[in-house]
Amino acid sequence: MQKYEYKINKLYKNEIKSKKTIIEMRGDMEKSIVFNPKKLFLRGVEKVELSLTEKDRKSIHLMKKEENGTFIFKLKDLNCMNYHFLANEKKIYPHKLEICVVSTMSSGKSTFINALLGKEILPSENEACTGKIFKINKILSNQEETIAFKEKEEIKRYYLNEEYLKYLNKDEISTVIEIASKFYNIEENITLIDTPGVNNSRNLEHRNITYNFLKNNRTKNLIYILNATQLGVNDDRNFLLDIKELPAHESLNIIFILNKIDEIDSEKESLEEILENAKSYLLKNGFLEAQIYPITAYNCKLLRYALNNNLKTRGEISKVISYYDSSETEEIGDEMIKVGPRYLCKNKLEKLIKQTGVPEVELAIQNINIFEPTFVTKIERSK
Ligand SMILES: Nc1nc2c(ncn2[C@@H]2O[C@H](COP(=O)(O)OP(=O)(O)O)[C@@H](O)[C@H]2O)c(=O)[nH]1
Ligand SMILES: [Mg+2]
Repeated sequence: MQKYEYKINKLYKNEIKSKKTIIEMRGDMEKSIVFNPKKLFLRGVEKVELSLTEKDRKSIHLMKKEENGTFIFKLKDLNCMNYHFLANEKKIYPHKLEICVVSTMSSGKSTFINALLGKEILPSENEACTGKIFKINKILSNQEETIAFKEKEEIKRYYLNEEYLKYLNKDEISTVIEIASKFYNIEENITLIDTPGVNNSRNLEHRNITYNFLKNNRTKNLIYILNATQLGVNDDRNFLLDIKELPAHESLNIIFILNKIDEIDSEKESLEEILENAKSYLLKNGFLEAQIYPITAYNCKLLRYALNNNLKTRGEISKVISYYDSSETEEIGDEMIKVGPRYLCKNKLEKLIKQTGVPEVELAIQNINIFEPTFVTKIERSK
């Protein structure tokens, strides 16, 4: 096994802004190579494709291979968003983007993840599932949606249908449950991990499961959900301190979400004020340049369910309708979606989804790695 050095200089934000960044990769890409730690084999790679930021999302830049087998690409006027390899015209992502979602209990983790999926997959406050870790792997559109876990050392896999929750009520299933599902609006090859909500006063075990998972998994990417209605409660403060003590805390990428902004009474407190509070709260606890995204996961979830015809109860239907009616957003276009007894303008529903703040987070998720030295420095080439 021969080892090849392989480099990409760090793509720090300021370097991208100064438009001087050069991505340089060395190594014989024609042979199969292994990227640590994901051990993804790439064969016959001829091109590397860069796709750009949202604005010019469609434009694609190819990195061509030089004669000596090196790929060199200069980022001139670009804000590189993400990239993948092209081998035999098939896209291969160099890594799977793994992101853990953490928060204190009932901040809306499951709701948020369901909003990203566009359907009700994660159980909300289901006794049987507390203390479980759900790993949700994104699948391609033509693959089956499944759920898998270990039961008495045996791996069980089921279709992710209406009935799947009943399997989870069994005793003796593993702590980690793997779900394979589509995502509503994420193109990257990602795995989202839903961890048990932390609540020290009631259940220290959850904190330990989550903390140990983050530690042992060497988690690098985190989504930390703050509850706007309970900013700065003790459990949250303690959990922030925990995060700061993770061995890998210096290289953590964290997206902070401020959820439940729909509950804020704007006459008492503006969104700007709440955001300022959240910022100074994080600052006080040692998180210096936190990016905070205000969202309403619940509204996003319901609106997306409405668009996908996944609304289940009459209560949900009437919530969507009254939200729709109370918004002054214009109705444009004549494409309609049936929601309960009504036909609602599709374009308006889509705009309302934008206003929930979740699509911004989806962009941030897909960008989470860009400021990092994404590739590991060593490649092993098998003979
Ligand atoms: N008003 C409002 N409620 C929310 C929002 N997100 C979640 N919730 C509610 O908060 C409760 C806890 O949500 P859940 O997703 O189970 O929280 P988890 O314990 O962090 O997974 C549920 O009743 C949700 O409906 C939100 O954006 N706005
Ligand atoms: Mg939950």
